[in-house]
Amino acid sequence: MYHIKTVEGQLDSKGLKIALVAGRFNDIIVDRLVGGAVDYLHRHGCEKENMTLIKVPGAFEIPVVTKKLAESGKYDGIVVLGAVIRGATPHFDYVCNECAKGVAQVSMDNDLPIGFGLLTCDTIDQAVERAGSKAGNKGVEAASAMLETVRVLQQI
Ligand code: INI
Repeated sequence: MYHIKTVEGQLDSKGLKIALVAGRFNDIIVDRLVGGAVDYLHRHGCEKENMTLIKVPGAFEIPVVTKKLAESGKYDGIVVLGAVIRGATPHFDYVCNECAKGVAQVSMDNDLPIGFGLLTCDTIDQAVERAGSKAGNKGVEAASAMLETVRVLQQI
């Protein structure tokens, strides 16, 4: 359409080594995000033995574990998955902000694509809608975004 050289990432995960970091908090939701991400990556070519799932207590712990994985140099990409649901106190904001900030920093510091599949919802219904029902599956979207970014970085 624009008639210029355009770089796009192919959604082909064959041969890639991928780590997935998932919070146990709200695991009824997070398990659906993990399932969606693993299924997506497998259907796009990633062998199951090339995927490693690391479980952590909650979203707050995701950045430090993601940092160690990124620094290990063993992975072509990482997908982080979690669900933070607002309660009666400001705790929600601290957990969401620290997770987002930490993961973004790890990505930049290590030149590593990290799919950000953290649900930040006001209600459990909103989380259910985004974990494989009405509003799709944000785990799938995070895996797809990570994959596309890996393939873009390989070309530029
Ligand atoms: N962690 C989550 O992943 N989701 C939440 O909704 C949540 N809430 O609501 O508290 C949550 N808190 C735990 C936090 O991530 C840490 O595990 C905890 O503070 C211990 O460090």
